[in-house]
Amino acid sequence: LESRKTHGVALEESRPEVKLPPMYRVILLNDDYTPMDFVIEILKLFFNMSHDRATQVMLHVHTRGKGVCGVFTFEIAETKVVQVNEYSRQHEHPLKCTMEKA
Ligand code: TYC
Repeated sequence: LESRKTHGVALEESRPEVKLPPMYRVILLNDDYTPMDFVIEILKLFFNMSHDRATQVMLHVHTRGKGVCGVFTFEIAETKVVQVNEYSRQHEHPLKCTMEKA
């Protein structure tokens, strides 16, 4: 709705900015080599999931090929992706995480 939009400021009523930030899904990808327990550990460590929720999400990724770990603003999503990929590489697992606009 643009009905209140003007180019002047004099005598105008202010309006609070209410726009929400764009959101990004953090996606975990399946592979043939990363141990299931390591994926569960990742989901608990970086996405604050319970053991039961982490197990559900891991099994979804294992059977469907990919799955959503969470939905975040750009900076948070990017940080999660880097943390997961660095942690996996440090532990010599090929597990990959990516992000996509929600
Ligand atoms: N497919 C892996 C296995 O059979 C388990 C796995 C699940 C790997 C989820 C990655 O994102 C993943 N050991």
